Amino acid sequence: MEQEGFGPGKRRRRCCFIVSVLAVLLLIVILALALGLSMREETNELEPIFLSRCKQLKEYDCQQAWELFQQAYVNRDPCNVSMEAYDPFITATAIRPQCNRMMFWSKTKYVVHEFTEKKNCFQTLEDTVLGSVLDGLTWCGKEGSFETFSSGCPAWMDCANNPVRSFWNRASAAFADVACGNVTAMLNGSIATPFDSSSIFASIEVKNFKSSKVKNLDIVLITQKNFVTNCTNQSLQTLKTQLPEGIIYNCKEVPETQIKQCSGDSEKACGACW
Ligand code: DVN
Repeated sequence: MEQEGFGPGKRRRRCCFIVSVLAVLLLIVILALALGLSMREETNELEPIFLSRCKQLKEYDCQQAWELFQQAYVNRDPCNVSMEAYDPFITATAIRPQCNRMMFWSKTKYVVHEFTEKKNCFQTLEDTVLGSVLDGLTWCGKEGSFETFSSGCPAWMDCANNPVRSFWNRASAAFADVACGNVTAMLNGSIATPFDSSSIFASIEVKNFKSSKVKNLDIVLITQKNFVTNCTNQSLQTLKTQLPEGIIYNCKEVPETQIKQCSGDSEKACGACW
């Protein structure tokens, strides 16, 4: 009968047990550190990006702009940040409109930006200081914290008054408010309602056009082979009725291939693209 106490077999088992416990504890510590690090990194990565993009533009006091920007959402419920919360920031970074070159869009983000980046004849909101500093980023705060978070934030559709959506709504209103001269808008001819009443273009921008500043609204309806809509589309007739009185409405169907070809042809002036 094996002697009570610690025979070699029992000692080995006990030793293996202790080593396994230590290994599990070490793993837990490593995971906790990694999580802590990642959380920390995700709580302060927006400010350096904001400041470096802003400083490249050499137009504003970027530190002041950052302070005003984060006041809109820091220490607030991320589903309770109104458009108006960004008013101080919007005022401090007033948009400098390029009359006759301003481009609006809806459901055509990639075609528009491929075109405006290659042809450099139009100014979209994303080309302004306001838009270029924040384009593609996400951010939010939370009650009881003075941190800016760049993850764990409400998605676009999670709640209407989230920090990112309210910012783009407010910035869009500001962009439309200063629109002037001949204004262009690229809409999507491959969908049944190119002028969607719930879109930012319809619900905010068209409503903020001023007939004292905007002369024309020229719609460029981007079409593909499987034409779905054209300029007689009902939603576009609605657009016409919603335009502030005095603004002349034009609409032209332009194949996406034509836009893309023109984008790539540096010899061709923008006006010849449609
Ligand atoms: O005139 C433009 C421009 O000035 C902009 O400020 O507003 C107008 C475009 O907004 P829109 O009319 O609502 O057009 P879209 O294409 O429906 O939406 C524009 C953008 O809002 C989308 O490109 C999304 O941005 P993202 O994340 O792809 O860079 C965003 N968006 C709209 N609906 C969304 C959404 N993002 C996520 N989920 C959704 N349901």
